[in-house]
Amino acid sequence: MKTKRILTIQDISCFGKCSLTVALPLLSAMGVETVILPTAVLSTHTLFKGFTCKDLSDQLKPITDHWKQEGITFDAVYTGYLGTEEEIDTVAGIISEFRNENTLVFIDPAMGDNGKLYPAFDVNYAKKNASLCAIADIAVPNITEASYLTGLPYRETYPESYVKDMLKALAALGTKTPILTGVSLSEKKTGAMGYDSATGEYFSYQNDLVPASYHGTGDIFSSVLAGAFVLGLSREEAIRIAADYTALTIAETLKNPSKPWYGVDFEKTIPWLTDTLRSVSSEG
Ligand code: PXL
Repeated sequence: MKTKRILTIQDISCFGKCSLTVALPLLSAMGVETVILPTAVLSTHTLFKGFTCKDLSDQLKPITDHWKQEGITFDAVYTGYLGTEEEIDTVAGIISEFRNENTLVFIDPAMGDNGKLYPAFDVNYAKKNASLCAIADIAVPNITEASYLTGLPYRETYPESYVKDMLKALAALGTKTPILTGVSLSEKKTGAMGYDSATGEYFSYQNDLVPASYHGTGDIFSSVLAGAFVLGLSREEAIRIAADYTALTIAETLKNPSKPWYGVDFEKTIPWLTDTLRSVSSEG
């Protein structure tokens, strides 16, 4: 099979294991040619105090214009953490430049967790992110992000109907297939649930909750999910592999005696990911 090519647009946090420093190694390990468009260079992610940030917004257009001249095309575009409202507009423009009927547009509206926006963002940024989700084939907010995107209340505990209502509200924004992450449908379980707005079907996967929370796990889940979709796995296989990989990586990180809070030990679990993909492709 021809190698698939994905463009991922997000920041580089030099230290901290999130955004591009997670997406690039994971997607490459999955066998997907990964083209990066760094939106900013930060010394660390924004949960460290005193981080530096050099915005690269003015570079995005010249870089992508050059790609156009070279005739470079993508099977998928995957966006993650973006710095500002203007940047979201620029990124939406880049997507429309490179999109054709076969391009998968995968949006992770990374902007918050645990009921709160990340320090760099406000409600206007959240509204702008909703306009990006509107053009997505697949968007993968967590419940915090979905509540900011849709205006529905954030809840820590909820019945399945709350998740379904949230998914329908995301679809009403324009997202073809919203997938909510960090969804717990019963005690000690967690996973994801999606909604195919074309067919009205829901799909979900739950695994055992690993009782720990680390920064960057959303980026791990999204990168593997985007990779699995661009490789052509079914949505059920894709969310299962992304959720299992994330849970395994959290469990592995829990064993680390130096207790890294800033990011997970995904390097250790890459062999599981490549083995699992090999077994899925030999079955299919
Ligand atoms: O993991 C999301 C993310 C990505 N990039 C930067 C961040 C965060 C979350 O805080 O600060 C710079």
